[in-house]
Amino acid sequence: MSASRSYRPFPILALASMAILGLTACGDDDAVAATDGADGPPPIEVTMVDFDYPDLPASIPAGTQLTVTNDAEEELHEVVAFRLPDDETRSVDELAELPPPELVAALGEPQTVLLAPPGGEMIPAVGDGVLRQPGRYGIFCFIPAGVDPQVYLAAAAETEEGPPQVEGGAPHFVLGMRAELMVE
Ligand SMILES: [Cu+2]
Repeated sequence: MSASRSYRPFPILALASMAILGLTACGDDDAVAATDGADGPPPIEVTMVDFDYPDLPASIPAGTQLTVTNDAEEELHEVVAFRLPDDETRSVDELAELPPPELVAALGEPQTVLLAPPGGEMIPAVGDGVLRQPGRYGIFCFIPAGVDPQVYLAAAAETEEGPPQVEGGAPHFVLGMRAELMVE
């Protein structure tokens, strides 16, 4: 039984597997082209390492598109962005301490999910990376520590709903891979 399973609150995997199977061919280019017009704010490339987003700014303009690059040696990483409710007063660090069911309830559905294997292409699994709605966002990586990226992505491709059946360690956000982001 994987401790990470219950953390995944959303059925992203059908979409993830579409990307993996190439059904969103040219997905990266399309995603970049899908920003809210040429007048929008410039995209922001989010670097992902073990276990942090070292260059993620504290705030970005509404309509900014996030892209991800994975600078880790071995670990798969992701940006899962949740627009936190206006009446949510707890910090992302406080939310990360919650038991999984309470965390899931607090976060709701993600605005976007962007994955990338080490040195590999971005996989936009949910949304297009654009954070349109102003507010406070929680950024989380739910990938279990120590999982082979190809094993995880292959399992995700075969899973029609819910998390892939992959054994692993703690979700990366528990290890520090989480952040708070203001969209203004
Ligand atoms: Cu990660």
